[in-house]
Amino acid sequence: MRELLLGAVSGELAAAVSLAAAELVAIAVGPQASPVTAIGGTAIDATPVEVKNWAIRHFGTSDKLVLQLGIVAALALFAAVIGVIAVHHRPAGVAGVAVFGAVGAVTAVRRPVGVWTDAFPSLVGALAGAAVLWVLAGRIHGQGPPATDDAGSPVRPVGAFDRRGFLVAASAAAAFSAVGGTVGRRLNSTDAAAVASRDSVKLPAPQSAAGRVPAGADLRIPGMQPFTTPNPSFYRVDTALTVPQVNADTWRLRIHGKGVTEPLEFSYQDLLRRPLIERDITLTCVSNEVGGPYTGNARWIGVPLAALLKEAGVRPPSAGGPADQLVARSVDGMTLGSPVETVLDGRDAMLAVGMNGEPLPFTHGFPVRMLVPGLYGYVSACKWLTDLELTTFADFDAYWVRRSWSPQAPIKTSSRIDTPRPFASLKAGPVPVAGVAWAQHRGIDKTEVRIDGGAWQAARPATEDTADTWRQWSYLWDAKPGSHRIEVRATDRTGRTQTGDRQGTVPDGSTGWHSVVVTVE
Ligand SMILES: Nc1nc2c(c(=O)[nH]1)N[C@H]1C(S)=C(S)[C@@H](COP(=O)(O)O)O[C@H]1N2
Ligand SMILES: [Mo]
Repeated sequence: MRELLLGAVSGELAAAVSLAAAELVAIAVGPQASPVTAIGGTAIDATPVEVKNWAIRHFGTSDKLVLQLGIVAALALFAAVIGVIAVHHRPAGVAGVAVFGAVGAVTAVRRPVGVWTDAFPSLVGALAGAAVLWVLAGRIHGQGPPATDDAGSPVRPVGAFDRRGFLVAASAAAAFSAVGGTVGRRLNSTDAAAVASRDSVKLPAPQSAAGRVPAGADLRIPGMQPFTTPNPSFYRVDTALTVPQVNADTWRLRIHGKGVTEPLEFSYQDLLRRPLIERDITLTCVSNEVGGPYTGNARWIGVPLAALLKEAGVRPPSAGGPADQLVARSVDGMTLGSPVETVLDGRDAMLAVGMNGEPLPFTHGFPVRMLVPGLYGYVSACKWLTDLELTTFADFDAYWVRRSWSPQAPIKTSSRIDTPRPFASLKAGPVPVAGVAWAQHRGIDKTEVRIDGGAWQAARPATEDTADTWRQWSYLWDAKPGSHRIEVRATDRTGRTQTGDRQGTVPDGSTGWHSVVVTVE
């Protein structure tokens, strides 16, 4: 029993030392080479869509934390088993550690952005872990309290537990992993040069400013979200386990591919020197369930994308251009494909550098991200952008398309009730019902509300900002005692009314009316 416990403890300590050593080596090699990051990233990419959706639904933006905890729990379990094996057969235990090191190394090298040096953290980590396991297991068995041999020199009887030796080695391992792990993790999660490059950015005034948001666009009814979403509360959806921290001073953007007569390359300063536009654009995630939170509205500053593509010689397919897909690639190997025709149709597709008056936050794609009003994020809004390639939909499937999402995904006309909250208890009498509706680039024409499946009633629309932004609405309801269901639907300016048929988010966005059930006393 005691042996099992000591073996398990040895295994955990060996694992902790491995991870800490790997983090320390990753400081030199690059944060993407940390085995935790690499294995986590691979797990995210390999997760079936159903599970991914389930995770986004249940854990939201903390889905990655849950994944990391899962990986650590699995590792802890294996480490205990390897430790117990090592007590009985040290070479077998060490072989177990080596297998883990190999898995970490191969995974890191095979990441989309992997290079062969990314194997080092895992390999060094495995060596350190194996050494710790060897020493600790040796103290559990094999050596015991001091005795003397025939000649009077001290020896240890085989098979006894060297308590003191074990404690010393275990404490050293624990101390190393605590300090090394903390320092390594911290240094790997902040890149000082990237932070400095962001701090030094001064966004030029846009040549085409957005003007003030009309006062009537923001109803400010309690329980509603503000018209402009502050950066810290803007939803975040991406596959990055650690947020890429890109140094704007060394960042480059390439434009190349089919039909590009003039391949172009830009630095961050090159982009800032170009005429900039400022626009309010509402971004929505295809994973947003009916009534869900994955949509937000910000004031963006950016470089008009159509002008850049035209300089590169790109023509839309309707004018004979050979490329119908624009593939945006991020520094972390993500790919998103947008229709060239849409990007060039006159809407404010942009390479955004500013968000609500500041350089893009790292979490939202610093230094540069793409935005195409009217398209879901996964087919348009590449963060940490570094490469734009002109190709065709026939030739290339982007990341999410390979995972059963649709290659084309315009945002569906949708609406949401923000107040009252589901299952609220209300007092009888006038109750403000309010929320938001969106149909980016088509614009919201009207929003209607109905109670308990009755006739649809026109809601009062807030002033429209632009067709590319969401639009708030309100409805003053004369609430009578009882349990009631409130439903909402929107009609866009092409005259299409949101369908009541419920559809899940896969493959191209959810449909159905948002409904809220409340009790009135
Ligand atoms: N590099 C990168 N860009 C990305 C993603 C990603 O995973 N990686 N996710 C996309 C998706 S699915 C959406 S909805 C938007 C979300 O942008 P936000 O996190 O700034 O709200 O970013 C898009 N751009
Ligand atoms: Mo998304």
